[in-house]
Amino acid sequence: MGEWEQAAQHDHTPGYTERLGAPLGSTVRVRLRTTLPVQGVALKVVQVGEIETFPAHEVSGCAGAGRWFEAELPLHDARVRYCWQLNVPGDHLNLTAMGLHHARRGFRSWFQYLPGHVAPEWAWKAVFYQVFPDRFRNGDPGNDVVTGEYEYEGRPVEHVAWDTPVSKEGDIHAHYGGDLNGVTQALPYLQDLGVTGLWLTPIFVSPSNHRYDISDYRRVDPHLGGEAAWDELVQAAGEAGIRIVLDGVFNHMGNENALFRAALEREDAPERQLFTWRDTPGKPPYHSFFDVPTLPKIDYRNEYAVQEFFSGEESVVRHWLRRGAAGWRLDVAHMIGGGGSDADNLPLHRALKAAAREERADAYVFGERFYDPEHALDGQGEDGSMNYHGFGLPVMQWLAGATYFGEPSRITGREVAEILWDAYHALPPEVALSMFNLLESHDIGRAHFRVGEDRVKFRAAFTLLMAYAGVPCTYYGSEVGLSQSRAGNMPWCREPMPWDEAQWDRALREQVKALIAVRRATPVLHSGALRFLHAEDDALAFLREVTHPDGRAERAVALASRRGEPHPVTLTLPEGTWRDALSGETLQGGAVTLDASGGRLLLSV
Ligand SMILES: [Ca+2]
Repeated sequence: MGEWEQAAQHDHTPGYTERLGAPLGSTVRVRLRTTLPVQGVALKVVQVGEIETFPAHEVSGCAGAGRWFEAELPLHDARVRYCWQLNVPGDHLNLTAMGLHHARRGFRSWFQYLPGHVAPEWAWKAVFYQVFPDRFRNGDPGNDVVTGEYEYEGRPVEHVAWDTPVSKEGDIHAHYGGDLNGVTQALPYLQDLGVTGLWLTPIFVSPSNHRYDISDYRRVDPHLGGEAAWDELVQAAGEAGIRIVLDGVFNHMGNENALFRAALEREDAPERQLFTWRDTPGKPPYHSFFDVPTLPKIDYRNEYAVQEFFSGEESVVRHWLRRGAAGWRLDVAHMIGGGGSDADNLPLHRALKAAAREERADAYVFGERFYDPEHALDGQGEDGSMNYHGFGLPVMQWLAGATYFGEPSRITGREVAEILWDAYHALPPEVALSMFNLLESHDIGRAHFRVGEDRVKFRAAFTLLMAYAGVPCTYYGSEVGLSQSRAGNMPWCREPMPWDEAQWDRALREQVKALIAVRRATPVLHSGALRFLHAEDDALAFLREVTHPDGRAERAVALASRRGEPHPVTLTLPEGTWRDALSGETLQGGAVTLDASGGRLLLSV
C-alpha cells in the first residue's frame, strides 16, 4: 500500500459500479472517489490490446469525504479491463485494483468487468460444511460394507468400528459405514450449527472408502444408501434450507468402471476412445492419475467423453443437477484435458459450466485447483476455485508455523496479507466472491492439529474464514474439536465424526456457531470489496466494504493474531462507530488498540 492509501477509491459495489453483469455491447456507469487535489480524471480501457481513454466528469450529492467522478465504461469484450488516471498539479497517478501508483501496473492488476456474467450469488451468502461420507454418520448399519465382501487391488475390503483410529493400512480398504442416511439424520444438527451448504466428497459407486475411483457415475453407492437415500437427503435438505454440491471426478475414473472394462476387452470398442493408450515401459498402457493403474485418465479429445460427462443431454453433470444437486466441485480441475494431458482445459471447463447452467441457472461450479488458479478464472469457466493458494494454505501456514507438509515456516502477517491480496486483486470481483475458502479438507491436515489444539488460534483462523471474500467452508467435526492422531495429511485427517456429545468441545461449538451466524447475517461479508488495513508479524486485519449509490458505506473488519495469548494490536479503523459482532462492545473509529487473539470481527454501526 502506497503513501496515498485511501486517497482514491473504486470497487465493484453499487456506489462505484452501477451494476454487475450488464450486457455485452452496452455501457455501465463507473465512479471514483478521491481526496487528492485532482485537476482531471480519465478512464483507461484496454481495447484490442490498446489503451483507450474516456473522459470522467465530476458529480455531486454523494456522502463521504472527497470528490466523485463518473465515466461510462464500454463493454466491448467478455472481460473488460480498466483503470483510472488522476491528474494532480505537477504529477499524475494511476488507480488500478492494486492501488494508486505513479507507474501504470500490468493488466493483471487492472479492474475487471465481466459483461453478461451471472454468478451463483446464493453461494456468497452460504456457509458450507464438507462431509466425507464414510466418516460422518452411519445412519443405516444395514448397508455397511461387510469385511471380505469384495476385493480391491487384490485385497479384501474391511468393515471397521466407528471408534477405530484411521490407519495407513486402512487408507483405501477400511470402511466405517457412514452413509447418506446419516447425513439426512444429521440435518437438524447442521441446521442448528447454521450450515446452508454441503459439499459431499464422491458418493457414486466405488470400491474404495474415499470413492475417487468411480465405477458408475449414475448410481449412488449402495453402501451410502443408493439413490433412495440421495433422493431423501435432497428433499430433507431442501426443507432445511441446505443445498448440496457434489464432487465431480472427471479427470479419471476407477478401473472397475464398465466403460474402462469395455475398452480393455476389445480393441474396436467405442469406449477405447475415452482413454489415452500408450506404450511406456514401467507404466500402465494408458494414461492415468499420477500413473496409478486403478485411475485411468479420461481423454476429452473426442466428443464421446465430452458428451458423456459434460455436454450431452444425459451427461453426468446434467443428470445429478436434475436430480437435486446444487452444483459441482470438480476434482483436480486443472488436470482435465485431452491426449493424456491438460490440453483444452479451459474450453472443457467452459463446456461443463455451460451445460450445468442450462440445467440449473444458479448451479455453483468450482474447481479443485490446488495451486495458483488465476489463469483459469476469467469468468467463462468455473465460477471460482477452491482457495488453497489465495487463502487457506498461507493463513494456516502462518497460524501453524509450518506448511501442510510440516516444513517449518516463519511467514509473517505482512507476507500473508501480501499473498492473499495478490491473489484476490487479480480476479474479477464476482469470481473473487465465488472462491471456495477453506482452512482444511479431506486432503490436508486438520486445522486443530496444525495449531497444536490451541482453541484461541483456531478461533482466529475461523474468524478470518467467515469474514474473507468468498464462500466459506468448514470441515466436518472441527466445530466440536475433531482432530487427528498424528502429523500429516490424508488419511489422518479423516477420523470419524464423534457423535457422543461427551467428546465434544461444546464451548468451541458455540463460538463456531456464533461466527457462522454473524457471517450469514452480514451482507457486507457476502458481497463487499476487500482491502487490507493492517499487517505485522503476528497480526493482520482486513476490511470488507459495500458503498451504496449515495456514497454511504457499510463495513466490517476482521482482525486476527497468531498468538494463543492476549495480543494488543493497534490499527486505524475508518471513522464512525463500530460494534464487536460477538461481544456487542462499541468503539469509535480512528486509531484503536484491541486484543486480536482469537480473532475479532467488527461491524460498522
Ligand atoms: Ca451405513
